[in-house]
Amino acid sequence: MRIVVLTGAGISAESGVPTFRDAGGLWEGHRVEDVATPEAFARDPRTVQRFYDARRHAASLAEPNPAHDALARLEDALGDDLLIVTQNVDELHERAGSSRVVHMHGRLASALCQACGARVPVPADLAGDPACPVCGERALRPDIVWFGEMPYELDRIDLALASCDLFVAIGTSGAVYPAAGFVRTATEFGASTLELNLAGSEVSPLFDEVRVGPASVVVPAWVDEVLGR
Ligand code: BV8
Repeated sequence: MRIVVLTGAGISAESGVPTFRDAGGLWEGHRVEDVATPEAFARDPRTVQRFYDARRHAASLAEPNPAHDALARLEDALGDDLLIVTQNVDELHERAGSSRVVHMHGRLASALCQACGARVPVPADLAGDPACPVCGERALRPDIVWFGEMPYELDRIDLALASCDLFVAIGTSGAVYPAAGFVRTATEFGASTLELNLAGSEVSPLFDEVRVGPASVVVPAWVDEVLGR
């Protein structure tokens, strides 16, 4: 069975990484327009760099939770028949052992050089304007997809959605596109669809099945079911 899993901030919530829209979420600390758009970065690069430096530090202190571990177990069993598409910019899937992970909105651990286009591991806090290890220019920005920017690897994602048997969305509010539309694409190509979330989302009505509960409980239970345990 071929499965595509889309994860959002909710899968990392129990690891202590704040979500965007729940009470106390990140956006509430900052207006989106002030930190997650190219215009914000052009207007006030220092504030945006500091925002992402702070999130990078916070994310590095977080540990994968049983939901991340369960998806890594599922990949051990399914191999290339499982693809994780994550909207998250943390490394928790990788640290749990998953390797087939597409970061469609970028990664905190990566920096993008605006001078030479290189993507490099973040050499130091970007607020300190470190030199690009490839070209030496002080032109590094967070390798993050901001609002209004093109998400990464959409072709690969569309191919996977068109050929999967099951599409599962975990811990995402369905508020941001094009990710929120993936359930429609999967359905159009005949896949079954399942939503695992702490509460209903904006797109819950589009799923064949919705299971409500914390990811650390509902994701391992679902993986055990798939693995016939
Ligand atoms: C694009 C990186 C063109 C930054 C992010 C009007 C209509 C439709 C679309 C638009 C529109 N106006 C503008 C747009 C486009 C825009 C958009 O969708 N805006 C929204 C606000 C309306 N989209 C874009 O600009 C995108 N680019 O459109 O380019 C294009 C389009 C198609 C094809 C080609 C070109 C780029 C968007 C990317 C923005 N960057 N992240 C950063 O991280 O700082 S978005 C960010 O928020 C996340 O990456 C994620 O994608 C998004 C949503 O967050 P979630 O992950 O869902 O988290 P959230 O807090 O919202 O929800 C948490 C969920 O977890 C909840 O459901 C909760 O119940 C659940 N939960 C909580 N605890 C638990 C739990 N579940 C389980 N267990 C728990 N314990």
